[in-house]
Amino acid sequence: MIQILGKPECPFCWKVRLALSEAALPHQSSAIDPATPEGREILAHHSPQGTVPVMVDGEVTLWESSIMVEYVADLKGPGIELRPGNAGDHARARSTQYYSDRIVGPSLRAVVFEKRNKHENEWNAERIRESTNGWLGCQDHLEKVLDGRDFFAGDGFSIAECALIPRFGLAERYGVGVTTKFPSLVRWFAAMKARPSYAATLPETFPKPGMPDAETTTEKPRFRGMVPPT
Ligand SMILES: N[C@@H](CCC(=O)N[C@@H](CS)C(=O)NCC(=O)O)C(=O)O
Repeated sequence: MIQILGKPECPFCWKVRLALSEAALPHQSSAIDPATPEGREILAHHSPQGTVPVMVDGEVTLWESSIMVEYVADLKGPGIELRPGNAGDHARARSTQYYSDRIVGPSLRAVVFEKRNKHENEWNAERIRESTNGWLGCQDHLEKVLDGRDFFAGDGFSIAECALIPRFGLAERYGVGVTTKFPSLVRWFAAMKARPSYAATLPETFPKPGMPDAETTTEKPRFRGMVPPT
C-alpha cells in the first residue's frame, strides 16, 4: 500500500491525499515532524530536501508533492481526470499548481502561522494584514483564471484542484475564507467541499463538518499508523 509521511495541516501533504482519494488508491498516512530530531532522522532516509510529504510505494520513494500527484495520475492511467488529456489543459493544471505552491502558499503563510501557533494576544496584526491582502490578490487572480467554469483546467477535477483546495481550506480554517467578491471561487470551493475526497482528507486537527471548532478544544490530534524508516 502507498505510504505517506506527512504533517496533518501541511498543504502539500493534503494535496497528495486529495489526489490519492480522488483516484481511489488505498494509502496510509503517518505523522512526522521535520522540526524534531527524530523527524529529521526519518526524513534523512527518504528526502534530500528534508520536507514532507514523502511518498513510499514499494521501491518508489518520492519527496516532491508535484511529482507525487503526477505519479498518482500515472498509476491510474488514461481516463482519470487528475491530469487532463489535452496538452493545453494539462499545462494549465500544472501552472495552477505552480501558482498555488509558489504564490498562494507564501501569501497566506503569515495568517496561518500567526493564528495557529500563538495566542490571540500575541498575534502580529501587521503581518496578518499584509498576508490577508496578499491572499486577496491571489483570489483576484484565481477568479479571473476560473472565469465562471467548474474546474481550473479542462472539464474535470485535476491536480490544479488538488493543490488549491488545501490553501482554501486553511484560509477558511484561519478566518480568511474566500470572499463573496469572487463568486466563481465561492461556488467552486463549495463544490469542492461537497466532494467525498474533502471530508476524507481533511486534516485531523480541523473541526469535522457540524462539530465545534477545534480551536476551542484541547484534544490532541490522532494520527493513523506509523511507517518505520527504511
Ligand atoms: N516543494 C515541496 C515543499 C514541501 C514543504 O515545504 N513542506 C513543509 C511542510 S508544509 C516542510 O516539510 N517544511 C519543513 C518543516 O516543517 O520543518 C513539496 O511540494 O513537496
